[in-house]
Amino acid sequence: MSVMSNELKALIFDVDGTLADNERDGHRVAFNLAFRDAGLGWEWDPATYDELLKVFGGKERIRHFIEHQQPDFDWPKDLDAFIRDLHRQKTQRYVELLRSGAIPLRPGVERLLREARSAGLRLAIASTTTFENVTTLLTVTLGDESIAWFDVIACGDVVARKKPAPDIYEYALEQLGLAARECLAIEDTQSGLAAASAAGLVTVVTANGATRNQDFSGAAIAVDQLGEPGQGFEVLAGDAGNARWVDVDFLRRLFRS
Ligand code: XBP
Repeated sequence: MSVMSNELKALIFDVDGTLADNERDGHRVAFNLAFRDAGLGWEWDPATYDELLKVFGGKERIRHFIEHQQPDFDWPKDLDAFIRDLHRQKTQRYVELLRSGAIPLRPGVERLLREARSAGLRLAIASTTTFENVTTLLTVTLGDESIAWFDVIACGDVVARKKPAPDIYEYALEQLGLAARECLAIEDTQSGLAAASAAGLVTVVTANGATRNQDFSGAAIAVDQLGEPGQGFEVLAGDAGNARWVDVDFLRRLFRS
């Protein structure tokens, strides 16, 4: 191999929708519980929530909802503090849901993480959600030791602009001490793909039920799941060749092409 060629050194994973199918049955439920506890009378049904998912970040999503869909809402004096408190309650509810075991990892996630580690690839997270949410999901599904599998867990408010801005990916790269040309991102949405691409990353999309009809042009490949031996993926965009599930060899091939 030439010294100049780019070798794949790290995988950077998005979390929500990518590691787990946790938006509709996880985050949405937690938002509604927090709204109910606060006596607000708001209820986000799945269709409303799918639309609100265009706004990244829970606090940003609540603000957008108040500003665009609650014209009669009696605004508190300090709206920022109100949203912060409400979101804190939502995080608590979400973590409780995770701890109850209600949210499993998606097919192929655990396998790929383990294979990547065995192959000497470094792992990182670049997510909009909070650090507590990410670490709880990892420990509940993969055990306490899994936190140490990730060299970087970049989350939430450590950057000013959330996805689709590239900031969280740029931050993760900086923390890894690697260039974008040495890493590959795994995302589940068009906005996540935009964020990773804008940071210069080759990106694989593993879409889910809520995102599979989005435009994934620009992705190295878009599939409906990482898949497993015996549970192959469906290709949504791009050319998978002979691959039937996402493994390290397939990622290396995509990375080089
Ligand atoms: C997904 C999001 C998050 C979650 C809610 O982010 O947009 O906002 O829906 O999480 P990603 P918080 O795909 O980057 O993981 O309420 O903790 O913000």
